[in-house]
Amino acid sequence: MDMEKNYQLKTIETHTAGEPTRILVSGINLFPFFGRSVAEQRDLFAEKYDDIRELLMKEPRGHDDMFGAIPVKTEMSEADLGAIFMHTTGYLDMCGHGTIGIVTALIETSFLPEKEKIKIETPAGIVECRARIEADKVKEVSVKNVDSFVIGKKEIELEMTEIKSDVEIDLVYSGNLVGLVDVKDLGYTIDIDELDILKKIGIELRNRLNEENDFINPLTGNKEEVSLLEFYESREDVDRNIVVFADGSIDRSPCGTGTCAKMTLLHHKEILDVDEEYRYQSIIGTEFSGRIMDTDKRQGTTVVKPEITGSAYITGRSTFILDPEDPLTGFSLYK
Ligand code: PYC
Repeated sequence: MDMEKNYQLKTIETHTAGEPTRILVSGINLFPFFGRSVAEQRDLFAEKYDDIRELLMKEPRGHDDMFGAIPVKTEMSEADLGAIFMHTTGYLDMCGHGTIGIVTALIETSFLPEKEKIKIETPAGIVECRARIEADKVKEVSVKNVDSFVIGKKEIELEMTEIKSDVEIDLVYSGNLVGLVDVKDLGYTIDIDELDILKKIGIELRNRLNEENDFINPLTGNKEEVSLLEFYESREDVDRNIVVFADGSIDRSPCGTGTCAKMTLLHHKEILDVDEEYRYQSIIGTEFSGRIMDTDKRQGTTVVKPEITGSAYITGRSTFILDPEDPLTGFSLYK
């Protein structure tokens, strides 16, 4: 980090179903990035300001499960704003819980007008949000995600001290490329007691999938990497998941793009109909509800249009600084 710069990074702190979104609202000059797509702005931010991501996401100002977002300007006439999503080790193209957090925080602090429909350009494309507002409070936000589809299935032979097993992984694109594993195939359940082992297996599976495969998005031709590994448990009442990303961050929410991926997979398996409500629970028992709004065929691929609904809350406002004498600009105990 350029120690000469006297950063005053102002954030709005939120959580969506327990998962944090630290929203950077001022403190750096993003003006030179404007006039470009949000994906390009994200790449320029990563080139020039990656140290700011580290400063805000990692310890001592953040933690290993921190998540963040940066509202930016959009050039797309149909969109209201753009959003960049970041975590402790990098960036995501789309984030459901983060989108719910941004819409809630920006409306409640008057950065955005009390408008019912808000379109956000993300690096994955435009997502359409509907906010239910009562007495200046955003009660819930529904996010119509980008087109989602099943990519295929892979099998990985796990040879870990704790587990030796062939694991089947469904691959679904829902703004991020998600690997989905039925936790019962591993002999586990979605339970806080299994968190450490599932985290370890999740990182191993995600890394092996990316090392051993080249994934190409059939609709864009772009190379994709598996960024989320989602373990799920089908239950009589409400299905549950644990989503692992970055260097072992665990989503406290049911994961927006993870919920869209799961609904897309269930629709593909003819288990979930268009318009049928799907509830999904996180490791801490919080919920998103979702439904598939419609389906379509694009370039020979069946795509579904998933929507999720959840609530976010502002937890605080912060100003982060870097004392020029402070050597700790972002660390993790696990690296
Ligand atoms: O809600 O899509 C999501 C998400 C991705 C990573 C953490 N949350």
